[in-house]
Amino acid sequence: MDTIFAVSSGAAPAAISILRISGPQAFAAARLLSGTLPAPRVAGLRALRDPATGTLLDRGLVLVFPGPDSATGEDIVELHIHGGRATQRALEAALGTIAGLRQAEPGEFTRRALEHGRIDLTEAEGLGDLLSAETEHQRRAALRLSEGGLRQQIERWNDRLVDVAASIEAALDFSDEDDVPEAVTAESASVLAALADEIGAVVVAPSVERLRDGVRVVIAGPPNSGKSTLINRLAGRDAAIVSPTAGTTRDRIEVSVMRSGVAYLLVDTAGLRDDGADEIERIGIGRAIDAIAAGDIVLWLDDVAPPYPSAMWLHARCDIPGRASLPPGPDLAISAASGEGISALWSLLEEQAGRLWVGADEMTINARQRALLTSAEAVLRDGVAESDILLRAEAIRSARAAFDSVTGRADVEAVLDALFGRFCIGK
Ligand SMILES: Nc1nc2c(ncn2[C@@H]2O[C@H](COP(=O)(O)OP(=O)(O)O)[C@@H](O)[C@H]2O)c(=O)[nH]1
Ligand SMILES: [Mg+2]
Repeated sequence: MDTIFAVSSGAAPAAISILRISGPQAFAAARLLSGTLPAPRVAGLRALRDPATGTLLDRGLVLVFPGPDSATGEDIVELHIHGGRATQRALEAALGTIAGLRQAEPGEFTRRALEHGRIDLTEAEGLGDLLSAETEHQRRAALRLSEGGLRQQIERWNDRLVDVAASIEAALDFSDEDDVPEAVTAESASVLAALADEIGAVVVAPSVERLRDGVRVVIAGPPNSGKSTLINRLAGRDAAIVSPTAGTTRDRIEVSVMRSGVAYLLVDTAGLRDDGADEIERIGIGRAIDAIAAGDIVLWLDDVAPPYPSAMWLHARCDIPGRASLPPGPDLAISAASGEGISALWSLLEEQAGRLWVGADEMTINARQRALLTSAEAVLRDGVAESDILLRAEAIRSARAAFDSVTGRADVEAVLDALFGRFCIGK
């Protein structure tokens, strides 16, 4: 196996750069530059010299982490050097001349950690999310995953399945297939049903993708109700065209906004109306209806109650004389023109978004994990319904296979390239 190296810290120039070397040659390569190595996990200041010419390249801290108890499971050396571009380049060039060493590919350090069993696939996915996290919610969810939140949950489920499988095996060893004690049959059914319920509860957890893309806030209502003006106000810029002509907004307009640690995706839509719309506007209305269905929060601007019971009903244009007071029905009076009610609207959005994501201990899962857990839940429910004990044992095997796919113990290759392609070099 090659020994790999890369700058693992942020873009130069910076005060300090960290060059990481991982693999069987890591210690020998570092010795060529630094002469001697410090004791494991103790920083030592060393002159770093070009191995061929002896020229001083930089002076920095050297740290060594012997495998297998290291981040990658291999011998690792960290060189903490000055963070200038030329310094980085000089050290990378020196390392590149050493036989058996090469530049790491994106995510290759993490990939090795996975291959050496230091982390599982869910933790690697969590790390990927952590690197791209921009909001506090994303950071928390990603950290939970990267710290093994899902892996531990799956291990606990798996242990219970192993117990049930063992009791079925034992019963089969001592009895005829048709003659398995009623207690084993009933006990295994109740454990599988309980597990299916628990998995079902995780399957409906917030999705990582939604967390990454933002809470979808869809602004809807009839034409000319002030939807585009409102999205511009919430976005703080002119994202949508505003005009007194009904049917101006024909397509969906999406704007990302960060606020108080939460990402929102604001969606402006074509006004809903039954008549008077040309073909293009009708397509826009179709898209508006799809957007409303996919929205986490729907803001409805109209003087008539929303046809969507969960929508937040807004009394718009409250700056206009005669519209200043909130009539019975709507949740809030706002004016996108004067800004009145906008901060109250944000508070309501934050409250609803908080309810969507909540929970310091709540898990988020991605689409891949959800698909596998959904199939595990389904086979366990089939297993409960199955009276043939052998087929029930088979359902347990299938569920465990799905768990293994989630954690990357099985069928891992297919997902790895996609996952690590998202990483940066040096991670
Ligand atoms: N006075 C006032 N006029 C508004 C307000 N919001 C929108 N309008 C006007 O109402 C018309 C329609 O607005 P627009 O945002 O395009 O509505 P949409 O068709 O629902 O997107 C435009 O002439 C806007 O200037 C508001 O809060 N106050
Ligand atoms: Mg509009």
